[in-house]
Amino acid sequence: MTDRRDFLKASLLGASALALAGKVEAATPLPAKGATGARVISTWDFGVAANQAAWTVLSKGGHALDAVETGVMVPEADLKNHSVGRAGYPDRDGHVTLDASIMDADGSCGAVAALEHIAHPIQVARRVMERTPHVLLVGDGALQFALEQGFKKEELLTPESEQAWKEWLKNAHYQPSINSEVRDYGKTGMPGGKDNHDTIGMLAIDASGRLAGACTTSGMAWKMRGRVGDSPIIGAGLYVDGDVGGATSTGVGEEVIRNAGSFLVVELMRQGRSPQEACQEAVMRIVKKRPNASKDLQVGFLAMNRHGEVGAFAIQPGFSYAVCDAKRQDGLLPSRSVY
Ligand code: SD4
Repeated sequence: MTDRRDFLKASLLGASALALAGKVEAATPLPAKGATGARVISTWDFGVAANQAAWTVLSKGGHALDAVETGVMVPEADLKNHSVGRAGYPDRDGHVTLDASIMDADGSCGAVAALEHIAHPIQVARRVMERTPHVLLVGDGALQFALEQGFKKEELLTPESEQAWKEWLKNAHYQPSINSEVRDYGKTGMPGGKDNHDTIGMLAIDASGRLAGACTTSGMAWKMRGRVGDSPIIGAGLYVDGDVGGATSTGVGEEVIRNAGSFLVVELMRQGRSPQEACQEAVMRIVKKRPNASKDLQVGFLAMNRHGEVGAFAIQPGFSYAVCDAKRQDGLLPSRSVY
């Protein structure tokens, strides 16, 4: 009965989501950036520092592809961040396995999934794109390729992450939480801050109007060994089409994959939706199929069209995104959400 009530609520939300979303203040979609200039956006609070690194490339007239690679390497290297790169929380067997993808405006793309021991999976993803005839390398094959390319094999499990994993093992209950602030600190009691969240997805448009995107994560903490999320799946966690725009996602990757989420957002923009409308429609498509979405599901999309216009939408509140352009280097905005 409760499920049915929730389902009806979700259906109604589908019809009136715009009105509901309007309740969130200060989340007005960013307008087009104008004919000139560059802009970079990325998911969550830690996107601010990542954007600033990307901006060092964009502000000098650099390529959007170089900007997004440079940008997402910041959270990949951040030891306080337990959801991206080194120090990411491991799978349930104690292995840190990383997922990443990168995509250029012309459809070129590369990705790695379940990659272990390499601190910057985004760089390996770019090598897959530029130096192989393939799009996605996984597991041992991805590691072998990375080592052949000269990347160093390293231990990515830090003492802090290992301790959190051992805490988790006491109950070994796998239940993805809505935002990782809850998952990471509510359950483990580890110290931490607001700026430690989930996957980083980044989209940039450079001064020449070229678009590119990147996405990198350690995935869901305590996942099954071999589990791959949406982030390295082109069309799910990331999609870019230079004629239209780009989109990226965060949250429960399985739901994003089931709905080809980022591809859907870009296709909706192609049909004339604004980035904001497209993100919202993609989220509502997921919510309609998930009667319990209000209780335990988080998915968020972030998008930018080829004019630099930005939109974001999530199931739950708490999803933030960072914006950086010539006017502001440290913008951080709350996403609109269904609930
Ligand atoms: C995944 N989407 O692996 C990623 C993780 C994430 O909030 O963003 N969590 O499913």
